[in-house]
Amino acid sequence: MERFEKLLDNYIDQLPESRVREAMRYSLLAGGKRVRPLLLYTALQGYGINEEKGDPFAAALEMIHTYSLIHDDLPAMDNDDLRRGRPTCHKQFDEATAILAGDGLLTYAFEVASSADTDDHTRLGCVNVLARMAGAGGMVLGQDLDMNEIEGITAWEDLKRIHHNKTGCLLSAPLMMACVIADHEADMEKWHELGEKLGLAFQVQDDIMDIRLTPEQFGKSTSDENNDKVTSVRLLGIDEAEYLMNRLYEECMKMADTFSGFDSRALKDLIEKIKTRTN
Ligand code: GRG
Repeated sequence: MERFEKLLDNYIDQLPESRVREAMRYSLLAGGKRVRPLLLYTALQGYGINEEKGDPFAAALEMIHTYSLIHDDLPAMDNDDLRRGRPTCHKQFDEATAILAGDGLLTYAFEVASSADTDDHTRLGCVNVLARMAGAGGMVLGQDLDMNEIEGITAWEDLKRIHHNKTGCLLSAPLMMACVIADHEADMEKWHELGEKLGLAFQVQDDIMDIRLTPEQFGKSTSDENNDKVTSVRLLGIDEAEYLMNRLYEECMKMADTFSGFDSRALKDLIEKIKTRTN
């Protein structure tokens, strides 16, 4: 993914020099796992499409993901000090700059995606997916539910709705974008569903790691358990959560085999890597 790191750096270089530009670069190039871009590149590979065609959309996804982390870490939200193994954006800079860096990354994502050197149908379709999955019917809704409704939740079925939106939507977006680029829109909703499943598995895994790893191993504050937050582990117990995570990943693997015109091997390898991640 060295090529992708350079691509992100080049996009940031194209902005005028400023404090906010450096805060954007600080958080964007802090060494995340790049799961969402990898999902896009791998799904394109499955459709037999050159990964470079996905570059602006992969960069846009990572910008939106990074903005969400910057804002989630702010004192008004999770109030975290550590992200991607480094001080959070507002700790390294200041709160106002961190808010602007998030705003800057969110809007720049749409500039980059809408300027992609491809046909109008692909550009518009991908921008639409990005907006739908990131916005108030997707990730932003998930964050809202997480902040305002999670307290009263006692059933896993209700917690699922939050995770589908907060985590799943931004994992669905790269799969849905690949399906737009490949002109296989008939499968769009099925890709959405696979992303949601993957998001649930990913989130349950995060909840398990939150109690098993130290902040240094995890690269971010392991705060949920200490904050008495409702998590899958709290609702189901650690053994049941682990069983559920494995089952969800298994279902994702099976589902990956069901798309027409799609070679699922690379995607299944990536899902296996996500399942065995250590941070
Ligand atoms: C502020 C609108 C808004 C949304 C915030 C991303 C998010 C929503 C909250 C962060 C907290 C959290 C546990 C979210 C679930 C998704 C998740 C596990 C994010 C971390 O993603 P990784 O592991 O991070 O892909 P890296 O750093 O590797 O990119």
